[in-house]
Amino acid sequence: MEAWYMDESSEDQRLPHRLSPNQPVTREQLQHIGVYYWKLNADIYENDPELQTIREERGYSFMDIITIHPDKLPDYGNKVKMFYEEHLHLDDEIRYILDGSSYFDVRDKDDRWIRLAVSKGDLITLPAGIYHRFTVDETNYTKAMRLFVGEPVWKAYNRPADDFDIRKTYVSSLRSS
Ligand code: KMT
Repeated sequence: MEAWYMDESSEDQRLPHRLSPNQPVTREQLQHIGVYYWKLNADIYENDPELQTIREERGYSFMDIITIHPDKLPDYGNKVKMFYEEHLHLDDEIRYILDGSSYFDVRDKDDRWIRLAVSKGDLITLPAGIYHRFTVDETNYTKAMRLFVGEPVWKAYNRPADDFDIRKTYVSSLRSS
């Protein structure tokens, strides 16, 4: 997985939006804002002991698979628009990319956008309460496993959602990290 600070341009959201020169973001910087990732072998996701261990250790009991592609996802255009609205969830967002590629954008401590370029084999976790968004890239195709602790809650709260307890908890966790 590669991560970088985004430019401010309002061009097509599916473009990389790198700064020039590129400003990379390290694994350690991402850990400080609560973002973690692993690389797995997505060719064996149906029977992968490494994935099984992560799921058991972290309690990811639920999973489903979503394919984001104009021919596969009903109401594709609106969904892609909705995924790109800045929002937060009350729970961690855990995604394992099984095929294709796409971007998750997350806000850093200073409210700057960091773009996470994910592709086949990347498993990422975004913490509850972080402002983020998702977009397809120019390939318009990602297949992902959605993991969840217990019964999934997909509800998104668009920004501003600063009065939510989960947001306050997240912001105070930043101060101590
Ligand atoms: C969701 O909840 O459907 C999403 O987060 C969309 C992106 S999954 C690669």
